[in-house]
Amino acid sequence: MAMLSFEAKYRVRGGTLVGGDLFDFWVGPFYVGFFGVTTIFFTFLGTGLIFWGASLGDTWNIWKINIAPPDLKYGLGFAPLAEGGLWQLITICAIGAFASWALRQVEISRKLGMGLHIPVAFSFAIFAYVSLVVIRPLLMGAWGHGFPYGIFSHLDWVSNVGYQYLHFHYNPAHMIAVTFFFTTTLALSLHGALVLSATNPPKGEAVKTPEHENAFFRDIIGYSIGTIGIHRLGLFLALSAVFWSAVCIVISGPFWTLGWPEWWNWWLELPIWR
Ligand code: 07D
Ligand code: 07D
Ligand code: U10
Repeated sequence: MAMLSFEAKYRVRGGTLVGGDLFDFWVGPFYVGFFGVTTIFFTFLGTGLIFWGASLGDTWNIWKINIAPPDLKYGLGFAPLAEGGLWQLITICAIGAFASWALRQVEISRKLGMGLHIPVAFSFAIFAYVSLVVIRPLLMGAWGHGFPYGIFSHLDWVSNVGYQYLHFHYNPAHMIAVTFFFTTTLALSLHGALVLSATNPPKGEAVKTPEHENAFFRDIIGYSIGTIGIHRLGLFLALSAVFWSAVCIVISGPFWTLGWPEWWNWWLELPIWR
């Protein structure tokens, strides 16, 4: 990273949201800041609680460790630590760490005089997580609707919740989310391939310009979205994927309790068929 001369210019004080100059320094390559300290605090505390929870379980197998949310009987109250209370504290630490990380991104962006696109984007991931462990459980009346913390146990949760609605693929918001995820990978592969094909020519050949890139897509599909446009589109596609994911799970239960295939009955019930 031959960036040290540049870093000397921007590694100056300012741009912090809180704390003024207090934590306005770097440790090695890492910017610290107030939110670096809160990130470290929540991460250490949360990881410690995960170890505590794991020690109460019957395995140290990394794939099988499971820290479950409280039983549904505890509703929206606090549960004893060994019966889901640890899950509740870990959830608070996770949200604290993710939010701190986003705010650290804000401070670094401000220092660099850049836009806030990165923290805005990360906020969508946080929103998806919060929709799973806070918004949906709140709407359904029990923390027990959150997903368990464990590598395989969280997969079991996804599968079980999917089958509770008979066939989750029929969830229309899930369809939109899946389509956005697929489109995101298509867009990134097109973009990665296009940039490499234009800027990484064989030895001795000239690097091509954005004009070449535009011409390629005009020749093949009649339209080029342009060099900034593809990045705007990529961000839109990826954020839409996560947004519709959050929608698809928040409506499952709070707003639709039957199997998802039944939702499509509205089509059969249209008056035009009568
Ligand atoms: C590549 C960036 C690096 C991040 C990595 C993840 C941990 C967890 C914790 C031992 C793309 C680090 C993992 C810190 C260790 C303990 C207690 C990001 C990259 C490498 N999942 N999920 C995985 C999380 C949910 C689902 C893998 C987190 C929902 C399915 C990893 C969350 C649903 C599959 C993981 C979360 C769901 C996975 C790879 C939070 C719907 C897989 C992740 C906080 C979204 C895949 C064994 C990855 C797998 C997988 C982490 C939530 C579904 C363990 C941290 C409840 C179907 N998930 N997941 O590469 O192999 O992400 O599972 O919300 O098939 Mg999951
Ligand atoms: C929640 C992750 C947030 C992460 C954060 C950061 C750390 C730090 C540290 C590395 C949202 C964490 C960071 C911990 C790590 C270091 C150092 C991302 C989150 C904040 N599905 N499905 C989705 C598909 C089926 C079901 C979403 C496909 C079945 C349920 C997506 C298929 C059934 C839920 C998706 C398929 C079913 C979902 C997930 C195919 C099961 C959800 C992406 C091809 C029988 C979940 C919000 C996501 C959701 C979800 C895709 C099949 C059930 C659209 C492609 C039919 C119950 N599914 N699914 O949300 O919407 O990312 O969650 O079959 O809850 Mg599905
Ligand atoms: C993109 C791009 C582009 C580029 C790019 C990229 C997108 C064209 C110009 C970037 C892309 C890549 C590099 C490609 C690879 C990336 C991925 C595949 C994405 C996934 C990434 C990973 C898996 C890596 C994850 C790594 C992480 C998150 C780093 C982990 C870091 C830490 C653990 C340290 C974080 C630092 C913090 C929080 C603050 C600083 C703190 C310290 C240094 C520690 C010391 C602490 C203190 C001083 C504070 C004291 C603490 C206190 C008081 C609390 C204590 C509490 C207790 C309980 C003990 O488009 O352009 O190219 O490159």
